[in-house]
Amino acid sequence: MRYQDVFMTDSAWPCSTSGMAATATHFARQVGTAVKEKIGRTKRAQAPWYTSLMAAASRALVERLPLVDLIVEVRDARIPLSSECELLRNNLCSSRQIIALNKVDLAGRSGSQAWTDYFRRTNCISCGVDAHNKESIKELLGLIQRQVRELRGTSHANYTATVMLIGIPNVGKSALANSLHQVGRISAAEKGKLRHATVSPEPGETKDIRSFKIGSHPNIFVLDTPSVLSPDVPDVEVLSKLILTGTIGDCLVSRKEIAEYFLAILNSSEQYKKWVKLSRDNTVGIYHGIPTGCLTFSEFEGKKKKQIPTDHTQDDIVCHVRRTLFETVSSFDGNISYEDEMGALIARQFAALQEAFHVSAECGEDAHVKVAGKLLNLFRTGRLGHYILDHLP
Ligand SMILES: Nc1nc2c(ncn2[C@@H]2O[C@H](COP(=O)(O)OP(=O)(O)O)[C@@H](O)[C@H]2O)c(=O)[nH]1
Ligand SMILES: [Mg+2]
Repeated sequence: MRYQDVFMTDSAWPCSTSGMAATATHFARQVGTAVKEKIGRTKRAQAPWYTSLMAAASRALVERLPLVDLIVEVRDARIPLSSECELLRNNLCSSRQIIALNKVDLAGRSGSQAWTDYFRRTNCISCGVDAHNKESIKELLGLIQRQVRELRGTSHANYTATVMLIGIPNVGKSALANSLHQVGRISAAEKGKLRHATVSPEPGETKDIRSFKIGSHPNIFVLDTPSVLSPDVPDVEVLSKLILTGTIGDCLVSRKEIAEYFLAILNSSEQYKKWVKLSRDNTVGIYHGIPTGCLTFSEFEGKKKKQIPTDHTQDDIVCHVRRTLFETVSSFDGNISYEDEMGALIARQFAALQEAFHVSAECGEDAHVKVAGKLLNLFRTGRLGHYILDHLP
């Protein structure tokens, strides 16, 4: 375990008071509204993500949907509802469809479990998955194999089945296709060349439908597909969540606004309290009413030295950022249920984070943009805790 993980515990977004949650919603709406306005000002008032390639892919997928044995709808576990694929909205949940909540490592396992339980209660087959974790992939592979066998209803295994991965951009379809291919191929003792789907943090990298073998007896092929997202996302809050999680590129709204939205979520959550032990002012066991446990900052530094960090500089920055966030929220004496006071706290955090990220004050206005980019990168790679942005119905 790397030392940066020591202070992480598994949790969803535990927004405790409705006032603070409402403030975060205000920042979400700001982002979503800014995106809508930007789209409205474009030449054809059309969503830039809905390219001709995506339109063609949507038609191709609709044609193929009835032909495959099983559909795996890949969603982002941080936004289990907002990442629903519109193409499948009218498909009633059936034994032909699995909802895979990918990126559970970013959402937290217990929170994701609550969501898979919810989908199961609505008669959908659902599972949480982490595309980078072999054990998790084995579980998904087992579920796919069981489902295919059940649907075919035969004890013979001399047939070929196809499974289609489908979903909005950046949810990890290609990463899942690669991992299923890798794990399935080994367990089936398949020979031959390993194929690779292109995986990228930039949305829209997969341009065509490609098939990957994931099992023998029966032969099962998984189809990696181009992402599809409706050209019209009417709900501004959904839009802001798609932007924050990286489904839609950052070019539609300033990174600073997206980062402000993230900070409003963090400040309204319990997450920052887990970083109390990193505080410099932490020698008496209590920090601003928050019990610190027994590990002080200096003890933490000592403990850290005994470990062998893999990426020293990056780990130091993450630690510094967490500490800065903890100290700024816990020492703030305003009421963050009010939008303007939350705004004041966020402005203070931007200034403090400049030092944590080693961004020179000489950068002027650019400094905030740089801080925002770095902060979003940490959030999107899970180094600032676990978050589920949708609320269970
Ligand atoms: N943390 C985490 N990142 C993932 C996971 N699956 C995919 N990713 C990352 O998400 C980004 C988009 O993945 P990709 O497979 O290209 O998404 P696609 O557009 O749905 O095909 C890439 O940076 C992947 O490395 C996961 O389970 N956990
Ligand atoms: Mg892809």
